[in-house]
Amino acid sequence: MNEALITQIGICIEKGKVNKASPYPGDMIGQEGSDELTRQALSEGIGPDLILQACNSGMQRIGERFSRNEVFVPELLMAAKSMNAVMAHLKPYFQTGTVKAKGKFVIGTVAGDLHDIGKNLVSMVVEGNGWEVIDLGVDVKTAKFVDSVKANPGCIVGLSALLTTTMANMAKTVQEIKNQFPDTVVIVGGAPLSTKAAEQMKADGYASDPQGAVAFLNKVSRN
Ligand code: B1M
Repeated sequence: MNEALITQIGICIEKGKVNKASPYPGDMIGQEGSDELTRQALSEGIGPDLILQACNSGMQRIGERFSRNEVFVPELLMAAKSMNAVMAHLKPYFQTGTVKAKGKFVIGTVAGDLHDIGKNLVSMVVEGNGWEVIDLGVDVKTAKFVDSVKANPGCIVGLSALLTTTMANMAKTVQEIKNQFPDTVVIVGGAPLSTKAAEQMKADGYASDPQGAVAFLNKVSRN
């Protein structure tokens, strides 16, 4: 196992190094970025799960530095760009494709929230597990979720939030979906969420990661 390579991918995420051509960050000019290193890792047979773990550690570190005011939003954006380069390589591994969809899963990041990396991962893994995924994107207003439920009877809804401040919008969305479509199953997730928070907002389920979301969907599936 090429541990050094895996570690370096995490460092590229933390430092926002996308590829060799990228001039950012200054102290990594000319070095390979997450793009090339992920391709290399996959060609060496390193599993996508290990690569993802390294990316999440890198994200965790940049997030902690952000909390300590050592870096700012531009650095977070570069970390996200670097992570997206990894995700482009990993996508095919999550989307194995199946003959018949198990059901429809409508997902989005709630109003006011622009974080989409975690939501995209959940989308990919759920899709790879045989569900038709309708991804509404980020900053999704309650009305858009409601319209999508109306247009896709029987769908299950997934809401993602990364900010403690947008959890209130999430609660509002859960409430409105339940008011208009009491039978619609709603699952919530994202870093500030918990089983308790999900219960308080009367969501049907909570998952801390994509695998948890799949397990929940398979449990409640009516097909
Ligand atoms: Co921001 N940000 N950010 N950010 N950002 C956090 C979330 C923060 C924790 C950083 C920190 O302070 N340490 C903090 C939130 C604090 C809080 O509310 N408690 C924060 C802040 C404050 C902000 C801004 C307000 C900063 C500012 O402007 N001053 C701003 C808000 C913008 C907005 O949304 N309105 C902001 C902006 C951004 C960027 C746009 C620059 C960028 C996002 C780019 C993008 O997503 N395209 C960004 C980033 C990159 C982060 C961190 C560093 C990384 C997030 C991430 O992608 N993680 C983050 C710190 C951190 O997480 N350590 C931080 C990797 C991803 C794979 O994990 O998203 O948790 P995650 O998803 C996981 C699980 O949560 C779960 O599965 C995923 C895979 O395991 N999951 C679900 C997610 N959704 C799910 C749904 C499910 C089930 C599971 O079912 C439906």
